[in-house]
Amino acid sequence: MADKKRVANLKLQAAKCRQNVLRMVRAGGHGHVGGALSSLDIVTALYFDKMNVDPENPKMEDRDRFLLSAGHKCLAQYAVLAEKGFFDKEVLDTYGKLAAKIPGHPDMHKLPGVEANTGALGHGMSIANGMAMAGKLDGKDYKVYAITGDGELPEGSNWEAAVAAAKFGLDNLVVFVDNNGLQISGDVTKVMDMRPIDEKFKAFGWAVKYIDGNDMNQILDALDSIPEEKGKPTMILCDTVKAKGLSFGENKAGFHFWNATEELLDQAEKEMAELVSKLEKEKEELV
Ligand SMILES: Cc1ncc(C[n+]2csc(CCOP(=O)(O)OP(=O)(O)O)c2C)c(N)n1
Ligand SMILES: [Mg+2]
Repeated sequence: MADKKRVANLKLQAAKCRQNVLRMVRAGGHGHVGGALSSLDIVTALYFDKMNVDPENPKMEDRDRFLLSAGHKCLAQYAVLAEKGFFDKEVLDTYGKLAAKIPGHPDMHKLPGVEANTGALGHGMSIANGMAMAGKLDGKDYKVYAITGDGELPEGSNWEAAVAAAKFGLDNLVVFVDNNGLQISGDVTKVMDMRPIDEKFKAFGWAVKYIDGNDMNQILDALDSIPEEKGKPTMILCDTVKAKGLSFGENKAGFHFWNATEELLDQAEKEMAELVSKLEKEKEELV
């Protein structure tokens, strides 16, 4: 079990990052909030607890790498990069504007901290493989983390990457599956049923862990035990809630992409501000 203060701090950071997501929705009027909010706790734990990164030097040679394969979840990446100090928070207010540094899918040429352009689903795991293999060949000990979506897994290129990662023994590679049960057009199992995801990865030669991906304790425990098995890539299958933190949107396919109304956005901002104050108090009580 992770230390209480460590968990309390990360929960607070995640809530602040959710506020950043809402700030972008306020600016642009819309966004892919569903997958951003389901994966956000994982991205927060990576950047605020695990990854060796320097916001002042985003290209630092030995940095850990992060690939958001499901690039439409980018509001999570932008929110966390901003909170971590990779860029000025005022940039969040440009979401949805022409030529913004934070477009609808991440662009490595526009925003520091973005390792690759993603959004055409199915590519992140292959890019992550290449980075992990380069690390091995160069004798570096950085790790490569990638997030893929459950609705992204039917893309065949993922499975080419999965077999190659095992063949090359990439135990510096960690892939999270944001298993929120929904994709753009509804229930993932109705669109293309990929279950059992864990057994499939195991059969491909991966070490697999199964957690609640919105539970900071479980995320940290999984991250603390990487590599799960020496010589094997790790897959962390994360059960998550789509639109986690939007009281009126959780687990609803309609919140894959949210065209926000003033009224609901006001409500979400209020609820998130209350959560931040509650978590601030909880954190202070532990000091
Ligand atoms: C190659 C490709 N095909 C289709 C799409 C359109 N698309 C965008 S998001 C999405 C659903 C992805 O589902 P999932 O991975 O479960 O992510 P979540 O909706 O849960 O965030 C699809 C099909 C795309 N971006 N790229
Ligand atoms: Mg999904």
